[in-house]
Amino acid sequence: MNRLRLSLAIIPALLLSVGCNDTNGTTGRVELRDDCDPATFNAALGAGACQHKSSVGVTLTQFNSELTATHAVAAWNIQPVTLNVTEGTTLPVVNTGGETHTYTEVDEFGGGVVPALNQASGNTTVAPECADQATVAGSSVQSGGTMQHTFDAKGTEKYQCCIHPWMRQTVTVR
Ligand SMILES: [Cu+2]
Repeated sequence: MNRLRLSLAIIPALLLSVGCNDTNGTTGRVELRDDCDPATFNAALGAGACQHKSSVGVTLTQFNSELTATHAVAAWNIQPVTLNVTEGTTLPVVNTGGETHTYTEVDEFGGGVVPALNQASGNTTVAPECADQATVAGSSVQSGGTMQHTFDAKGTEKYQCCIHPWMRQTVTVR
């Protein structure tokens, strides 16, 4: 009896917590996105660097010129850019891009593991979390992959990709 009453009480609580999450337009998940062109990326970076099937996308030349001009490449981003969740919420982090990305919590946004991308994006101070190999490995998501992430501390949290340091998200956990 107690168990039944408990499970009946949990269901509305779960519905309420999902309903209250403001994910700013996405449906309860975080997406790591890019638009890499496999032909040019794989030719320069190695087979499998960009796992998109379509040959349409941002070529490596376009990527480099946009990065040089704006210190970012818009199609490489974390969605939503800002996120509001309740403490204890677990969301899937889905890599819908063709490249590997990381979803790494940092105290302050900073550079990552690729010096050339840090330089070109103006992030010459490396985030300490991105300098830690175990942290980077533990927060990496391959193309097509999903990682579950629990927001377990109240406050404002910053997340970034340690490969493409302009890929950033600010999360308010309440
Ligand atoms: Cu990335």
